[in-house]
Amino acid sequence: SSDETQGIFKATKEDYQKVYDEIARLLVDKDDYDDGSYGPVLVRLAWHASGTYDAATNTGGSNGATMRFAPEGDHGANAGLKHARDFLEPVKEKFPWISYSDLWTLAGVCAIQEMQGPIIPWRPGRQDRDVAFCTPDGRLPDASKDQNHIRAIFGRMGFDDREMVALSGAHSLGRCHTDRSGYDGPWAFSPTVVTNEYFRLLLDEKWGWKKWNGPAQYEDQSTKSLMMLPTDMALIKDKEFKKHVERYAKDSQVFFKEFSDVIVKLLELGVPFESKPEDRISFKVSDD
Ligand code: DDH
Repeated sequence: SSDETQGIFKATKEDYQKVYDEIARLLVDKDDYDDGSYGPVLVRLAWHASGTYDAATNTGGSNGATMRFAPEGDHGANAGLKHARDFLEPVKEKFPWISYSDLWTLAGVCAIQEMQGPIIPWRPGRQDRDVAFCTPDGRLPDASKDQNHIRAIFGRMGFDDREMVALSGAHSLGRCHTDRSGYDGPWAFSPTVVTNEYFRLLLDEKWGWKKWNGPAQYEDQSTKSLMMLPTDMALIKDKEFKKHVERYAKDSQVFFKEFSDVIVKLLELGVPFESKPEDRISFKVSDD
């Protein structure tokens, strides 16, 4: 249509579902990566694109996709996320009308749902912005720190204690890489499935310092195959955080509900939507 050629193509819910389906297809197709899935690193891309938000100045957040540019892409916290951005490049080529900022957040939603997680209602409306909108380094959390740091970083985005713990449950997914963060290993035994395993392991395993030359991290004493970061362990050292760890460990449905709500909020931080919350799309999960 002439709308399309003029670049004012108005995508429908069905069009976004097609983008979802393409990402889901590629997740199955490209299974020769890490633990067999790009899912975890796609979730991390969506989170790091969004987690730069600063409520006080209303800067950062997923609107803009400024991680495409050198200053932000090169921030230490974003090491390795090029794998996720490159994975999505063919999707952007196939659906050039979608902004990178919508694509990256939609990919996080798709990854969570395709890894058997809860439905994450999502809406479009993000616009890519130029290099001038890159956020300063230091807005994302530092794993070597404690509960005060967690509260400072996530409080700046506008999250409360309960939401901070719910968000942390994403560490049921994926792993640390020595050539990215310097840390090593997965948090859970099933790193490509969304579960409440992270919370159960935090409470049930005996954790001790890993003896190695790398950065200080914990390992489980029974199998020595799992890890926790100092910031993960802060969730059971802090009394207020621990209450929520216990709630989520006990009831996976409660975790799924609160995890979905907090991911919706995370991916929308600072986005000037024209649409309403009730316009969010619940994407259909692929049948296997
Ligand atoms: Fe995380 N995370 N994260 N994280 N994260 C790492 C990996 C993954 C922290 C540090 C690290 C969240 C919160 C925190 C995921 C999702 C989320 C790694 C390893 C470090 C380090 C990177 C590497 O070496 O490849 C810290 C600190 C915090 C904090 O809260 C204090 C949140 C909120 C999320 C989210 O998604 C909502 C995922 C997924 C991964 C696995 C990535 C992969 O490649 O696998």
